[in-house]
Amino acid sequence: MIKNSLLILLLGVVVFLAACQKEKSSPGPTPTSPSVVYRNPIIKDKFTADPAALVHNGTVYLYAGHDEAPVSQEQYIMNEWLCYSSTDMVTWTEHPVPLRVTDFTWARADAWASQVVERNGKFYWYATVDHATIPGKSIGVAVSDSPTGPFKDARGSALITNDMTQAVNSFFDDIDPTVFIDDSRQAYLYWGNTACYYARLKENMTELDGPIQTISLPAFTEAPWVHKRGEWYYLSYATGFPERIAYAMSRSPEGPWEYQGILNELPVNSNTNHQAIIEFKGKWYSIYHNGAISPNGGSFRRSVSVDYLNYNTDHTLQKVVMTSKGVEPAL
Ligand code: FUB
Repeated sequence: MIKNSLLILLLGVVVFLAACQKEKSSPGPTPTSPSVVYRNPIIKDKFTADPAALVHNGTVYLYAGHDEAPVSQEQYIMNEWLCYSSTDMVTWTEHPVPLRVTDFTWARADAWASQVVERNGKFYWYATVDHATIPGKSIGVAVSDSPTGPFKDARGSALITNDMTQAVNSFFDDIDPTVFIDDSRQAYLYWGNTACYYARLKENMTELDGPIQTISLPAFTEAPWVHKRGEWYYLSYATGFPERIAYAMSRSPEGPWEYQGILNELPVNSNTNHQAIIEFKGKWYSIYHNGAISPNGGSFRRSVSVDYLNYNTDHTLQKVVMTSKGVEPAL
């Protein structure tokens, strides 16, 4: 009995010593790399384009055109706009469709680029559509008491029609509205394709308050967006074709604008590029579209992505680095 116990004890010591020896010679545990989360594009179950964003009461509202073209059709099929919201720029909630082309009874097609702004507790949605009786693109304005809608036509007619602008001879130059409300409370509407226009808006946000002016910008294609930081105004826009995003700076929303260069290079798999720029919880973001969703993404099936926007110490903008990783949750 004692002999057996001694044998078992001896065996245990041998096993223990062998284990210690193995531990000494092994390289140790392999460091595990933290798994990378790929957040871009941020909307993956629908094709979304021409993003615009509004920050209101601690929430970001994202508005986008819905690219509905089937894979067999290489053209824009866009009948409605979509709305999402987020409190951290990472988790997005979709809301019921808040606006369709059919909500503008005078329009016939094409829910192209748009933007929503808030004034005096109401939300105004400026949207590109094809006019049913005045040939060419036009801009309508819809209104709602809530950023998520439902929105209804605020005028019963277009705010801008093709016959109101003459800088270029085109049916497409009255697209891509963006609205900026200055600290003075004066609101401005900017828009255009090949020519960049702007006009003052009345306090009611549904009528122009003065003449339509043309802004001279190098290689302006479309997609203007105006934002302000400190004393500087920034006018970013799509340039060339396929499109990059360029920008200009000014001390006034009425210019003169000084060209600064390229902000955002060609997006993946899309010949258009369209940006919205916002500040949220102390960080700046560029929201744009690309054709990154595989296998069917492309120029007519686009997807909205988000990356950081950074400033240089001289107030110029650093180029946006378009990533598949996207941004971290905003706290
Ligand atoms: O989505 C239709 C048009 O393509 C937009 O109005 C332009 O900005 C370009 O993105």
